[in-house]
Amino acid sequence: MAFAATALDRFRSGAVSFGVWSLIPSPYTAEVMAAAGADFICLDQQHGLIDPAILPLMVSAVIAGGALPFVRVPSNDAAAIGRAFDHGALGVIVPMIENAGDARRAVAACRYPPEGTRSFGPVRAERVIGSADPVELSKVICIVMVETADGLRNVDEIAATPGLDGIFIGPADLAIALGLPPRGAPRPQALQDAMESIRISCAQHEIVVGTTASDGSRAREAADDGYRMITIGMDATLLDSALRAELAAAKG
Ligand code: 3PY
Ligand code: MG
Repeated sequence: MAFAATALDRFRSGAVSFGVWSLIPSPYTAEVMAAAGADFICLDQQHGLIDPAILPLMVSAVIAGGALPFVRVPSNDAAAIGRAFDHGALGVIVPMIENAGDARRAVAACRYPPEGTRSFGPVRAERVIGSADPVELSKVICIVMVETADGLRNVDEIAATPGLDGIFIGPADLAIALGLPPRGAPRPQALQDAMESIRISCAQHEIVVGTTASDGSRAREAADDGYRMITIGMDATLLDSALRAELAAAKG
């Protein structure tokens, strides 16, 4: 399908992509966020409420809205990664990667043998990608998360993993790993320094670096700092803050 090829090419072109985390298990919410102009939507199966039954419907809704569908899988599990792709995701974000072995396993789960370990059964992917050829189906995006003390220590070997498209920094877990609170702005200097070392490692290995921002203007700053894949918020928190503002205006 032309959409998949165009969206994957754009992501890999060096352009900055702004996205939203989706925690609410609703195809409609996902479509609204995609159609609002997000470049990608990350359907979060690690912390979000999105179960395997609704995932394919949400992937379709994201594509209908014109955005690139990513799935954050619950863990570095080859079955979960393969299923996300089989159901039409064009990228995965794999959390809590600690070392090169973890990263190699995540990348292998995204590709078919001989390069990888993925099992063939592209039940929806063949229509989303427009081909049942394993080579074409393997052109999906593999992003791993660095957000632990070991991940930070081993970031260079992780970033050097062949076939890896990028590293997404999880600032909340990374803050906890550094003995800092998971939330709050501005981010403490020690967290900023750790994030910068990961960003530099990604730049050296010519892979995408991504992270979260708490709003659009901080996402813009992250883009100016060299991040290429940035989330501007989450559906649940955006809904919460918009509702609180309107209710405060109404109630005075
Ligand atoms: C983190 O900040 O730890 C994340 O995983 C982002 O969602
Ligand atoms: Mg995390």
